[in-house]
Amino acid sequence: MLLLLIAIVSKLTLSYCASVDYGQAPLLLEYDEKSFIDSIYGELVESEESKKHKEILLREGVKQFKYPDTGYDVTQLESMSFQETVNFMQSIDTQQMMRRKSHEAYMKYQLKLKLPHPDDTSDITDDNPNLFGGIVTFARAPHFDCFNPINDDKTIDIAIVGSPFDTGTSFRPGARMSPEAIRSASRRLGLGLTPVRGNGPDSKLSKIDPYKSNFTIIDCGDVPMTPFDNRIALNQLYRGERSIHKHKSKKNSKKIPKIITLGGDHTITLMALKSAYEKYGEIAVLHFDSHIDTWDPKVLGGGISDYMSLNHGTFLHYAAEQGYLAKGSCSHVGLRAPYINANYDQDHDEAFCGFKKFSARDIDNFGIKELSKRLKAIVGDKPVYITVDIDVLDPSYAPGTGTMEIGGLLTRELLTLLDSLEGINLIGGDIVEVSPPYDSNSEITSLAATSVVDSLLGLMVVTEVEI
Ligand SMILES: [Mn+2]
Repeated sequence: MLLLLIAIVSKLTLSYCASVDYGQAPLLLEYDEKSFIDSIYGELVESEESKKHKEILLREGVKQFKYPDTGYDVTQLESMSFQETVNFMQSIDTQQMMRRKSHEAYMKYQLKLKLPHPDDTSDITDDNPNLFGGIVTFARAPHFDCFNPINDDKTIDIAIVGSPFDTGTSFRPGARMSPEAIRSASRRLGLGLTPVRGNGPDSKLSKIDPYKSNFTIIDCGDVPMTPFDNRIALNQLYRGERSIHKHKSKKNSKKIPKIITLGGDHTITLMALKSAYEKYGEIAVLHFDSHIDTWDPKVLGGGISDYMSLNHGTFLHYAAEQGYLAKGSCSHVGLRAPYINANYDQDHDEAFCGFKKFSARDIDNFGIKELSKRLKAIVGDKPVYITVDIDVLDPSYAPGTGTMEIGGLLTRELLTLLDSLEGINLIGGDIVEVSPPYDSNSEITSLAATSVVDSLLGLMVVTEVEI
């Protein structure tokens, strides 16, 4: 009987010890269930997993938890403003043990939480942005009126400018709403958050954050373009781009601002190219699009009047005609849309406009590495302008656009391809044909467009910074 009793007690002890190994018995005896550890996990959470975590915490540092030496007086917190308290907590959040101690103090403080004084706005000023508050600019970049000559002496390294224009479209409109949608989708950028960049550890892109690079990135807002006359609207955009180009840049080797334009339908690219051409001379254009957009106005638009001849499918014809393009150094990427007059369109594209062509399926045929190698060889060291029609993406990734074509690029393929162009002399770019009214309610097209802008920013900064 005695043996049986000993066996039962031993069994209980063993099973207890096996499940909870606290290391030091006295601490175990002193352990209070209402201790700090419970204040982390809460009394509501009593899962097997949370019990295990408690055991681990006890093993690691129960001594400190029971006899905390925090080094500061928790009551000090009561005299601080709310923002000072947050800063204080973050400042001592450097080591694991200090984190635990600060958390303990914070939990105690929380029990005594008082709302800030009604006149205390220290945590809601512009210096303390969150993801949703404040005025929306691209990636929270600062804004000033870039078109007003009184600001001409202000530095701009990279300008973001909106071009709300969609009366050059042939099918679904709505791109005039795009600059606002792209900015909205960029609210998670620029607060110390930056996407993973570059293709591998050898990439310089993988080491930079454009938003923390001391580049002066300014969101100039939208050029006010009249919705009633395309000729005047496009001229307004040209003068807007030109006035941005008048500013000085400190970071760019050419001392000229680089501009990223948020379209608008694709017609707007002609005005961005016109202003860039006046600063840099002939431009090598990399044109990401499912359509060629070099259509002869006689083929697309009819050529009956000048007004109808310039549209979102003919603007590259006009860029060539005006001499803005470095012929032979330009290329289409992602083509797959039907031609209108196949032989004529392709001859005109090559012979008159000077473009080379890569189809969407070339991604599968010879891959992104080979494609980027060829594109870099085509543009050489010329000033490059990248124009991205969001319809280069497959409609499953970008439904909110004017003229969808199936069989397009994945968003990842486009971003990989853009980053693989690291090292080109990118002086300007745009993202066009985003039509928010046709986007999904998840706004995936606007988000993809935002990512393109972010990639262009990376390419612009990476050639101008020392690492
Ligand atoms: Mn296009």
